[in-house]
Amino acid sequence: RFTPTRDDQFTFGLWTVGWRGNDPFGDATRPALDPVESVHRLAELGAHGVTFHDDDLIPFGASDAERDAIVKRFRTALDATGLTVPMATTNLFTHPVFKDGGFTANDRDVRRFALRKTIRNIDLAVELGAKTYVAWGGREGAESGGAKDVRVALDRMKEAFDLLGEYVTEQGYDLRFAIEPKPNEPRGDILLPTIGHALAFIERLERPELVGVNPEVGHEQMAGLNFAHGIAQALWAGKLFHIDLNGQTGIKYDQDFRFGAGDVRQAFWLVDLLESAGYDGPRHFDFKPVRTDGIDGVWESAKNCMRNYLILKERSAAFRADPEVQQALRDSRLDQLARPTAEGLAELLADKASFEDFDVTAAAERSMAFERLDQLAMDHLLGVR
Ligand code: 3MF
Ligand code: MG
Ligand code: MG
Ligand code: MG
Repeated sequence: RFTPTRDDQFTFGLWTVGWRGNDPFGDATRPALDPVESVHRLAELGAHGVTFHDDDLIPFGASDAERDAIVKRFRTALDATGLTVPMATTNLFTHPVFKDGGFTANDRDVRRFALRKTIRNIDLAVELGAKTYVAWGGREGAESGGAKDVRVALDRMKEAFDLLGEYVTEQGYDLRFAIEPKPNEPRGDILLPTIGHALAFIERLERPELVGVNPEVGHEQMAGLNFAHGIAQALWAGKLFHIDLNGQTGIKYDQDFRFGAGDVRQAFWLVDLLESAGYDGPRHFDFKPVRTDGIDGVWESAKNCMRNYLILKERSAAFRADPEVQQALRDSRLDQLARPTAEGLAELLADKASFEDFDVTAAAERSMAFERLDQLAMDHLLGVR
């Protein structure tokens, strides 16, 4: 029970299980993990695929010969385990050259390098079968007002995605981009800080159809936002191309707990939404196994990201199937919300019951009965129903 299969489409970044525990105040607490070992261990745990930043797989500055050998060895591990690579991404934040960002660095040479680095890894991503290319604007941002002309930086950001869109189109690649919003950390403020900012930005691009979002649970919660609401709007816009699942407890640093840890109620509503909306993309975990733990904790937490998703999926299905819940949903008038408000403007204006004869007092007195509905959800979530 709660053991994943490949069909569950659980995927992990190489950088998640591979995180060595280095943080701003402390050195690494764990040894480096060989990506090939990660592939084998994740396959044994029931994962469907792995994802990577270029530098997670191929050390920054490696020669072409080293690069070829690493890719060949990685490919052999993928073939041996059947693991897929549904997504890849670029590291535009670790090397000091990216201290002021990649696509929006003030330094033009850095921007050109960032684009070439991205394009190079897009080729590899496609070679390995990826369908989604994630772009997290790690250091696209600023700490002080005069340091970045944000309107101009957004021009450069648009230019970058337009060039990348042109590249994949010219190459005939079947690849879409997913922008990952984050409000801050490592920069004081990061551009495209939330799902909403990213969705608005995408509509300004030359090829908006090629670009969606890759929201991360903790990133929206760092901004105090309701993650399930953000995901719902991304789904509504047809833009949920990918997702980063993890755990966070409120407005703090980016905690990256395993999925299900942190705000468990938001996690419940998230899984309920993804499953009922028929989201069919990867369930991708972007978490950091706590640095207090050894390698045992790495695999324990990776396993439990998937376990918690499956538990919540079962709890959500039980909630939806419960006849009392279905009645409670009607009592809270969710069925009415699903009905269009009018059959058109003329119908609305002609209907005296909608205004002239409307009993405001009676309508104001009708209880929405949300408390009963929410406790039913809690009972299901806590496993007492
Ligand atoms: C940082 C992140 C990133 C992105 C990754 C994929 C290092 O908070 O979440 O992980 O997910 O760069 O684009
Ligand atoms: Mg995070
Ligand atoms: Mg993150
Ligand atoms: Mg992420």
